[in-house]
Amino acid sequence: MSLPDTANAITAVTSDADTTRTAYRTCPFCEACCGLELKIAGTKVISIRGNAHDVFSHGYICPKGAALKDLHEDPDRLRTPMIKRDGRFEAATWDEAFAEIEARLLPIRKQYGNDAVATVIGNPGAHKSGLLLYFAKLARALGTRNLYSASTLDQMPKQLSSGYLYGGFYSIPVPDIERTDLLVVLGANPMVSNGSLWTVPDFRGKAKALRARGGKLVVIDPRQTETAQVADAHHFIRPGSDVFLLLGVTHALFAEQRVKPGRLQEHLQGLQQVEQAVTEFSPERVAARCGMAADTIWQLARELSEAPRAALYGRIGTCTQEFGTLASWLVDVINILTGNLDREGGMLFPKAAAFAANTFGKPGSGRGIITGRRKSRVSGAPEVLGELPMGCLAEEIQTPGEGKVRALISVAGNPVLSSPNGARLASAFDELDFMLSFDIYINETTRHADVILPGPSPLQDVHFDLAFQQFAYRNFTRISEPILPMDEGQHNEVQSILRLIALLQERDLATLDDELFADEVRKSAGPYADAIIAGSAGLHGMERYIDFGLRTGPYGDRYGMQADGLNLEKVKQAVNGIDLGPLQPRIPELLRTPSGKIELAEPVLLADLARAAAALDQPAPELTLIGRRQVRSSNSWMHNLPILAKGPYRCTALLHPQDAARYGVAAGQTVELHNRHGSIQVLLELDDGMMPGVVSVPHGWGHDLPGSQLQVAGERPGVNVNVLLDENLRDPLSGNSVLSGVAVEIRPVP
Ligand SMILES: Nc1nc2c(c(=O)[nH]1)N[C@H]1C(S)=C(S)[C@@H](COP(=O)(O)OP(=O)(O)OC[C@H]3O[C@@H](n4cnc5c(=O)[nH]c(N)nc54)[C@H](O)[C@@H]3O)O[C@H]1N2
Ligand SMILES: Nc1nc2c(c(=O)[nH]1)N[C@H]1C(S)=C(S)[C@@H](COP(=O)(O)OP(=O)(O)OC[C@H]3O[C@@H](n4cnc5c(=O)[nH]c(N)nc54)[C@H](O)[C@@H]3O)O[C@H]1N2
Ligand code: SF4
Ligand SMILES: [Mo]
Repeated sequence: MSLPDTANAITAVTSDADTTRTAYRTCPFCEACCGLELKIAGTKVISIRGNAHDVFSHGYICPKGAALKDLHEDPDRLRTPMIKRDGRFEAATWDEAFAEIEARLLPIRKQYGNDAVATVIGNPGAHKSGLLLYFAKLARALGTRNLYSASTLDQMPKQLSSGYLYGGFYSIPVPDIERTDLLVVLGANPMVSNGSLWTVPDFRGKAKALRARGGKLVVIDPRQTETAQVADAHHFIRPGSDVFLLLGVTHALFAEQRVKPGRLQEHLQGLQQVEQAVTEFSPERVAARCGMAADTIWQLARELSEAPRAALYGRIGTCTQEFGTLASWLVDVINILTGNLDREGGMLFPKAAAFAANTFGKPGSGRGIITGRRKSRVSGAPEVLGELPMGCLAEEIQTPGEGKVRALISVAGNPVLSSPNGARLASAFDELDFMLSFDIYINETTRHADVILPGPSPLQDVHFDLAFQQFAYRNFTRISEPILPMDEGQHNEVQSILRLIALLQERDLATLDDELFADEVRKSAGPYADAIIAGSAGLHGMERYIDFGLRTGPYGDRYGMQADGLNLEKVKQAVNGIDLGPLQPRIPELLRTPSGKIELAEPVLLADLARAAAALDQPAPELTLIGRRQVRSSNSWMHNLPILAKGPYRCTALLHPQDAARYGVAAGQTVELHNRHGSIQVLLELDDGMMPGVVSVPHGWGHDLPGSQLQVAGERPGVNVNVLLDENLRDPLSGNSVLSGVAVEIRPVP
């Protein structure tokens, strides 16, 4: 990380200082949800900085936050719908775009059925509340089984393991960083990512405060990351072996009688089965596979059990691997066994103000989760959370037969760069009869579309963090109102989705939103539904749902029954956000398992341990590939913003000098990384912070594909590392792709 945190606030001079106004909004670029303060003159953004008075982020901003200005002004950002005619995109009116959709998409559904239309939604979907909420309605209207998303390139293993343990896919605990004594970070780099499944702005400041009060930060990662550099200790781990490390730690806890779940003891089920399941995985047995000393594993177990309060946090490095669900499960098991789950200073469950999935339903027990209600047509991969694995999408398009995918709706996603084997996806997209993209760029994915419907700039849209308030280090809420007016004739994504639903279901667009809202309220609010619908009069679109979510949420005004509770108006007034206090213990209230207990020993997980045991003695590849997130990127899509694109070339491979000598490659050279899936040529940098035997290349690059219209990104395109990944390699339980730890070979390019 090269820049100090606030150095990037843009400051420009305005001749019209008198007309400058101040506006506030949440940064939409990562999970940290920083509160920003913008100076606006007319319709021009003058400056963006962290809002020092924000109750949640306290003025923090990273370089991406300031880039909102560049996004808003980016000439490549689409302002009107695009229709492809004779292979070229032409600007079109909204009416023309919808006429094209009607003429081309509807007949496909009619002839081949609902499943012939697939959808895929990407990461920015979670950062635009209108997209996230209304996409769910679109998916329902389509009635297709072919739903795909970036979740199976990301966090599905954690959602699944949480589902098994606590009965809810969104019941995910986060570190109580402000009160813990020991934070162990496994397969995450929050100094760069700013946290994930953990909304934690200014990780750097919080880590510093932790250490200043005598706490300890430990990082376990195949690279000495930016987070490792601010930690007390860093241990290398061989990519893909977290499950074995965690089994070793669990074994050690039982072996040394360190299992002390404390208050949770009475809420646990399956402790003995876990003990039995880990007997064969002693630290000595797993150490070589992990590339760690057995002593380090014993020591880690001791530290976690002896620290007054400790938090073991695992993230994407632990998910994007063959045993992702097992690893995600064991992280929680260890927190539970050491008495650190659901206690102050340990791992706690947030309680969000609205849309808090972990508050829905009757407290204390429930139906638990169900997966595999259907299987993918070609590979038979089970559905999880209503979705099929991203890795299956290409084959569903390319395999003939009943149920073949013939049309695709992509929403804020760039799977050609973000998914394994994007080249296959690209050729699959070419085989589609019709593709519609909701996106703001013509990029590596949307160049395949027949119609593109752009949304407005985030500054022109209302936003509320449906997803990330549910993973916050402290309970808080905040809404972002539009700061700038919409361009003339522009539609926001809610309007576009509603219009598409109206087309699909032959419904009246004028009343559709009201009807959808009423349906939703009737489903969830039973006898209060009519009063709520009446109480929502005058509101529409996202604001109506946000008001409903807030008022019926855990801090809500319950439509007047709780006078001091929250509603839309109150949250709007609080431009600095509303602090809802530190996280609190929530078990047993949080549980939704059939037993009303934490179900530690789900049979599916125990059975999967046999697969892990069989893999334990597999020989290690000589060289494995890992990724690397970078402060000035967000997956594939921020490389077109000048303020972020400048600076040193970033799409490089990092390798330990010892390995470089071994393979006869040198710093500054272009090397070839290859395996049986593909090959890339990439500039090499040497880094003695790399684990020997591991090479790191960032993802999301490769902006040199024909047909994209990304002027700035195209100047330094980088290479797409995902050509080295196998779309068929997945964690079979969650369907999550394996993105890390695959074998590669390296050689100099002559
Ligand atoms: N090798 C490797 N691959 C990875 C990962 C890894 O660690 N290693 N990480 C994976 C992870 S965690 C994720 S989440 C995925 C991300 O995968 P994707 O979500 O597919 O990738 P993004 O680059 O985030 O795609 C963003 C898309 O959204 C569009 N967009 C941006 N803002 C808006 C908007 O306001 N409205 C609309 N409609 N569109 C918008 C952009 O133009 C772009 O097309 O990548 C995965 N791929
Ligand atoms: N600046 C920036 N911020 C981002 C993003 C971005 O692209 N850029 N992307 C956003 C998204 S979509 C997500 S999901 C989050 C992800 O947030 P994080 O999970 O914090 O993501 P990474 O920085 O990729 O950290 C993963 C770490 O795992 C390590 N690792 C790789 N393989 C293994 C393994 O097998 N075991 C272990 N223990 N470690 C391993 C990597 O070296 C890396 O340090 O970040 C979000 N924030
Ligand atoms: S840390 Fe994330 S939310 Fe905060 S300014 Fe940076 S990109 Fe935006
Ligand atoms: Mo992600």
